[in-house]
Parts: sequence; C-alpha cells; structure tokens
Amino acid sequence: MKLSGAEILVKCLKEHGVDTIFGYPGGVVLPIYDALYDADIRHILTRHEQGAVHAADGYARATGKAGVCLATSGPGATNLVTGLTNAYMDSIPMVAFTGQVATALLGRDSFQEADITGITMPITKHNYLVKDVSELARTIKEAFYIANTGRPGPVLVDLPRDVSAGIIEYQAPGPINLPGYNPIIEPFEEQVVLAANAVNESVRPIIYAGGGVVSSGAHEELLALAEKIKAPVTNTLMGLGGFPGEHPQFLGMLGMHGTKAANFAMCETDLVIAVGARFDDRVTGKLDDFAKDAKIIHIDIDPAEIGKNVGTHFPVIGDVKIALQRLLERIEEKSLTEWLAKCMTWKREYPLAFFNEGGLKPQSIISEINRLTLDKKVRITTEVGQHQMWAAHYYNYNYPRTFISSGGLGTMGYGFPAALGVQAACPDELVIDISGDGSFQMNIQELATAVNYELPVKVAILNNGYLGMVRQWQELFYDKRYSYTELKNPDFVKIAEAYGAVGIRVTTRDEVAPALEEAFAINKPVVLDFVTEREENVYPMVPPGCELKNMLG
Ligand SMILES: Cc1ncc(C[n+]2csc(CCOP(=O)(O)OP(=O)(O)O)c2C)c(N)n1
Repeated sequence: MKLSGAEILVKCLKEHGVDTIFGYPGGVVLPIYDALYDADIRHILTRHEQGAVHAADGYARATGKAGVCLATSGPGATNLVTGLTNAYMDSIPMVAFTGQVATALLGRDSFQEADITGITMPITKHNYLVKDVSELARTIKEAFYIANTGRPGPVLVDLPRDVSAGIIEYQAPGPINLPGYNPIIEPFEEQVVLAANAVNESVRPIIYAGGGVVSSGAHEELLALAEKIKAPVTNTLMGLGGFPGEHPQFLGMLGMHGTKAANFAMCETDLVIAVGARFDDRVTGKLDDFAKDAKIIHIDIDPAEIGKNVGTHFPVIGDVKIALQRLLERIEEKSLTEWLAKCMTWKREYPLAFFNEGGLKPQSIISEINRLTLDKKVRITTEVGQHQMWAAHYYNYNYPRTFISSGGLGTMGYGFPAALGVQAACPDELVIDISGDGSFQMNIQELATAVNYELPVKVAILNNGYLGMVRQWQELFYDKRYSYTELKNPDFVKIAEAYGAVGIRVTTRDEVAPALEEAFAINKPVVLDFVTEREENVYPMVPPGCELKNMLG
C-alpha cells in the first residue's frame, strides 16, 4: 500500500487510539492538514499554538492518555515551548508534531525555520527530527511509547515538509527496541523490605503524596496504605484528588501555601513516606530544616528523583501503584496512634478560614462552587496565582484527575485552554476554569475555540484588578509598593458576548449562587466575572526560604 508521510501519520494516530488533536496550520504542514481533511480524527483549531498545547495537556490529565498537538514550523513550533515545558515539569504524556522546512533547506535559515529539536531538547522527554519518510511510522510508535511509559512526559516529532509529502510503500513498524530506555516498573524486593521495616518501626509517619499517585492510578493503594497504618496524608498541588479531600486523615496541601496541620506534621514526623512526589522547593521550604528528625522513604518511578533535593534513606524505585501494592503486603496494621490524634487536633484548631465580611470574598466563591457541584461530575482547571491556591484550598477533590493545574512551571494562561482539552475529552462533565483577571487575558482568544467547537466550559474569573499573587508579595515583602501589578481590565462580559459566549457579572454575595446555577445550566461557554475584594491575601503562607512551621496568617 503506497502512502504519503501525512497519511502514515494519520494512520498511526488512529492505531494509537487518538481521537482528538489540537492544532494550528501553516505552509509546511499543509500535506498533513490535507490528510486530516477526510480523516476520522477530530481536529480542534485553537486560536494560538499555546492554546493547542495546553489543550492537549488538559486532555491528557483528564484521561491519562497522551495528548496530541500539531503546529507548523518556525513560530508555530516555538509557540509550543511554554506548553511543552509545562507538560515536562508536571510529567504529562504528550506527543507534539511540528512541521519543518524540507530536509534540503535545513540549516540554511530558510523561511520559518527554527531548530525546534534543539530548542526543546531540555523540555521534552525525547524528541525526533524525522529525515526520511520510511522512518516515520517507527518514530511515531516510539514517540507514544516513550511519552506513556516510565515517568510520562512530552515527546516532540519534527516533520520536514518532504517527509510528510513523500510517498512510500507502507510497512508496519516492528516491535519497539530502545536500548538504554528501560523504565523500572517492578520495584526491587530489597528496597520494599527496607521501606516496609521503616514503616513498621515508625511512630509518627506521614504520607506525602504527589502527582505520581494520580498518573499511575494509585489512589486506591494510597488510601489502603493510609488506613492500614493510620497515617495522616498531605498532598502536593499536583497530588490533589489522589487522596479523598474529605477523608478524616487528610491534612490538606503542604508547603508554601499549605495548611498549618500539614506543615506542623511535616516538622514533627519521624518518617516521611513520599509517594510520587519530588520535594519541590514550594513544598519543602528551607531545605536544611525540612522534616529534620525524619527518615525518608521515597517511592518514585524515576531514579533521577532520588536524592535530588533531599537525602533519601529508603528509595523504592518503580511504578507507584505496584510499589504501594508490594509495600502493603509487608507492612503491619497500626492501631489509632497518639500521633494521628495530634494531627487531627491541629486540623481542627487551624482550619483554613477567612472573614466573610465586606465585599465579595474569593474564598467564598470557591466554597460556593464546591457546595453547588457536590452531586455533579466536575473537573476544575486553574490558572496561576491566588485564585489557584484558593481553588486548591476551598474545593474538596475526592477523585483523581478532577483538579487540573500547572504545578511545576506555574503557567498563567494554562487553565482555560486546558479546560477546552478536558471538555473535549469529557463532553458530559462540568468543566470549570477558575481564573484570575490577569491569567485569563493570557489566552483569552481561546474563547473563539470554545464557541466554535461548542465546548461549554465555564470560566470563573476572580477579578481583583491586580496580578494578585504578585501584589500579595509586594504587600508583604516590598512595603506595599505595587509596582506594575494593577490591571485596567476590559469588560469581560462584553468580551464573552463578542466571541459568542455568555457573560455574567457578579458583584454581591447574594448573586453568587444564582449566577453559578445559571451558568451551570447553560450549555454554552460562560464567563463569570466575579468582582472581588481587591486586596485579599492567601494564607497560611511560609515566606520564601523559611522553615515550614514559620507561617504567616
Ligand atoms: C506566564 C506567567 N507570567 C508571569 C507569572 C508570574 N505570576 C505568578 S502569579 C501572577 C499573578 C496572577 O494574576 P491573576 O491571574 O490576576 O491571578 P490572582 O493572583 O489575582 O488570583 C503572576 C504575574 C506566571 N506565573 N506566569
């Protein structure tokens, strides 16, 4: 069977179960777009390549399947850079295809040539420049394999125009053979034994769970572990939903904007059981003081994570789900401990709280969203800033893959296009992007995509007229010198309407619930402009570089 490179690409995508791709065309990808014209794959045309890559990322986080995006050469490809870095930092499986100038023009500063494999080397798990159409099918097979296995991540495949236009006699690729790429899935028994002994001996254990729990589907094993040893559990931002938010043993998120209970517990524990988490500096605070008196078990699929930020006493390398299963077989059940009781007392004494007086409080809006969606299938995405932290604090994530947010890179402009990817993947669910007024304007053009493809996402803008999180730092550490953080915003309701979406403005407390109910009932994209108190702060807060127990608020 004779096929063009572009036809091979479409065939391979279908064979990998890809039903949706997000992209933006250009000259060198015209052969691919031509092949997509009659293909049985949904292509969503975003309004910016950054929108496409974040949408693919959202799709991946919601489904666990690799997200796929496509961009043209040069500026199209470089517009993917933020989204690829974002996916790389959060270990999200993705395959990004970029067009490239024809092989004969490579290296000549040709029109719209950018060395995207060079540019993305440090921000992809792996990347390829395909120089011959005969290598295409094998390359695509490898790309999906690498993106999905081991520690997941983004893989980029750069396709010169003559490769996608070239025609060959198609041959199905053989089995994958990648010497040097051997992710460890099954942990070594000796490591499990040592870790299990440490658990059995500990009297004040704490489970610190990250995004690896979500990506490996280990939430049931995590719950079983916590209940068997009666340990308190704290999550990273990426781990939210990996443990039920309403569980009595849950202490909430830890770190810079963690709860007092979680941070105090981390300071007094004798054993940190880190599960699929990477000891990010937003979590550890001052490294020298992090869990000073504790031994550390670190369960992770990526050996490079062991000892990267903190010394590990008991590494367990392998798939988190399998590692927890092995650990569960070897640990002894603990009865209710004084330690857990102490953690529960902290949780009761220092709940997340805010004064619900005066103007519209952002925290109360998230609490209201929580209350009104208890009985619904909901996915929350966020942008980056104060609203992201409030979304983490005041909504209870009881299921994995329901909280979708940019963790490692902290990318403003992520949440809205990600929400489009989530909605494309989950058409029957309620998808809400909790946004700031600054962040929403970073990819506001994707309102056109939402309307065009009838993706009925809801955007809840917590509009404080500031780049709020930066303003908070200026207030606390720069003597309230608000240097370039005030925003003069457009009328978000009119903007929504101009794009063909629905806009609702909310200025008083009484309007919050009815506005949310109205928005949830409309089967169209809705922008809710919540005009909030301008100078509300996110607390608790560990000032940068401080020990976790030194919290403001
Ligand atoms: C692309 C990008 N640029 C800059 C920043 C730095 N930054 C972090 S939070 C923030 C303010 C966010 O403001 P807004 O979206 O209005 O949310 P708020 O904090 O007010 O809730 C900024 C500028 C970032 N995280 N991402």
